[in-house]
Amino acid sequence: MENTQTPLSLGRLLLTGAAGGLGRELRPRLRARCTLLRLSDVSAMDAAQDGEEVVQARLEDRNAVHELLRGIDAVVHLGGISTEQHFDAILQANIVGTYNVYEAARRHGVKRIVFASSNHVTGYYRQDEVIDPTMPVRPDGHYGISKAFGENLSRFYFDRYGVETVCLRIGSSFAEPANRRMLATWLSFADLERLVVASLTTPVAGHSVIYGMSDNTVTWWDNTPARHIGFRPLDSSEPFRAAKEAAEPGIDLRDPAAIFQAGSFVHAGPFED
Ligand code: NAI
Ligand code: 15L
Repeated sequence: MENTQTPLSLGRLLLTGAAGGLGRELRPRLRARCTLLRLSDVSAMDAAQDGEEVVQARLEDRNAVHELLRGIDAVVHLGGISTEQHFDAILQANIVGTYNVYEAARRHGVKRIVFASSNHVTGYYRQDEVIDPTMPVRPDGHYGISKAFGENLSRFYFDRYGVETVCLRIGSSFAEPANRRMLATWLSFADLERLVVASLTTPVAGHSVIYGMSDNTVTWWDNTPARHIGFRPLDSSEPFRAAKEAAEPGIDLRDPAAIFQAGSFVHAGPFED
C-alpha cells in the first residue's frame, strides 16, 4: 500500500541491528528522512551511501556503544538476538547490550529511543483472549524475558533521566504472513515504517508500549492505550487468509503452540549447558 506519511526530518539517527531483516528494510526508508543515518551491527553491512555512516560493533562492548551514540538525536534499537536461544547468548546481546545503549543515551543526552521489544513479552496469554499493553507481562522464554527487561530498563531511564522510549512489541514482521498464526500477528514492512516514524515523531512519547501489527481482522492485541503514538496501520493480513488456512486445515487444540499467543516459541528449549 502507498505510504501516505509526509517526509520529516528525523535528525541524526542511530539504527542498531542494521544487518538484520528489519534493519535492511528500514535502512532506505529511514535514510530518506534523516540528516544522518548511522548504521550498526555485529555483522557486515552494505557500504555507507550519502548521508550514512556504517559502524560494525558488538552491543556488549560498552565503549564501542558509547561511541556509537555520540552526536545522535534518536535511536532505533533493533540489534540483538531475535529468537529463543541459550540464556548466556541472550544475556550478552539483549540484556547487557540494551543496558549499554541506554547508559550511552543518558550520557550523551539522547532524547528518544524506539526499542524493538516483542510480542513474546506476553506470549503466555492465550489465543482466545485480547490483551492490551497495560496488562502484566507473561514472557514465553529467555528471549521474551530479555525484552521485558528492556521495557523495564527503558521505563527506569525515562522516570529517572527523562529518556523517552516507545517499546514496540512487534508481532511478525515479514514480507507476508508465514503461517496461520501470523494472520493475527503480521506487521507489513510498510506498517513497520509507519510505526517507527510515528514513534520517532509523536510530540510526547514519554514511556509507551505498543503492539506492532497491521490492521488485521483477527487480533489478540488492543492498542487503545497507545493511541497517542498516532500509529495508523494501512495493511491487513486478510488477503493471505485463504492460502494460509488451506495450508493448515486442522488445528490441534491440545498443542500449546495453538493455545498460546507465543505459537511455536513454547516448544523452544530448554537449553542446557
Ligand atoms: P534479525 O535477527 O534479522 O536482526 C537482528 C540483528 O541484530 C542481526 O543483524 C544481528 O547480527 C544483530 N545482533 C545480534 N546480536 C548482536 C550483538 N551482540 N551486537 C550487535 N548486533 C547484534 O532480527 P529482525 O527480524 O530484523 O528483528 C529486529 C528486532 O526486532 C530484534 O530486536 C527482534 O527481537 C525484534 N522483533 C522482530 C520481529 C520480527 O517479526 N521480525 C518480531 C518481534 C521482535
Ligand atoms: C519475534 O520476536 C521474532 O523476532 C520473529 O522472528 C518472529 O518469530 C516473531 O517474534 C513472531 O512471533 O512471529
